[in-house]
Amino acid sequence: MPSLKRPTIEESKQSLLVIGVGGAGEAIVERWAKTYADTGVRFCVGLSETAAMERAAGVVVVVGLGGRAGGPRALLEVTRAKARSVPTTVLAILPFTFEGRGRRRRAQEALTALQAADDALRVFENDDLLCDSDEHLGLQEAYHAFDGQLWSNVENIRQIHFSRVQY
Ligand SMILES: Nc1nc2c(ncn2[C@@H]2O[C@H](COP(=O)(O)OP(=O)(O)OP(=O)(O)O)[C@@H](O)[C@H]2O)c(=O)[nH]1
Ligand SMILES: [Mg+2]
Repeated sequence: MPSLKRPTIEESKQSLLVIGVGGAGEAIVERWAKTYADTGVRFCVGLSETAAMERAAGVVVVVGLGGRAGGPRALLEVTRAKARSVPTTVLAILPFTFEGRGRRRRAQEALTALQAADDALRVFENDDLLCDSDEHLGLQEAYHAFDGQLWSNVENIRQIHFSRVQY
């Protein structure tokens, strides 16, 4: 008989671990850690502590693809979380087209590897930043605006974990 005990909202909030990897992922998560410090979500950049991962009811890995570091590190975090049966979602950002074909290709390769490893992958296009903005935004301003949109995914994932029946 499954126990229908739900985690309290406090437990649920604290149980989500958000990990930023690579230059983009680390920058985004560092900004989030300041802006969303009081939400109860735990943040880390670079390699996460095994103990923190094991305590987490869910892991969110944030990565910008196209460089050399982020893709392999995201894959490593996913593999570690999966080995501990921690539900994992990757938020992967694809590089701007103007950054060149080489970067787009490397991003696509990293995405294919992540898709094979992860059951929950959400993909975002930096190019959409250019379409969505009415005015001309500087790159940093555009990134900051995107931080907020991306954060709504963390909120959404938290809701999913909160409503999950505990067996
Ligand atoms: N949305 C968003 N995208 C970013 C940000 N910083 C970088 N990017 C994008 O992320 C892509 C990957 O860049 P990095 O994360 O720096 O790459 P890396 O994995 O560290 O790899 P190397 O720099 O080659 O060591 C870039 O090509 C940009 O398109 C950011 O703050 N926000
Ligand atoms: Mg980098």
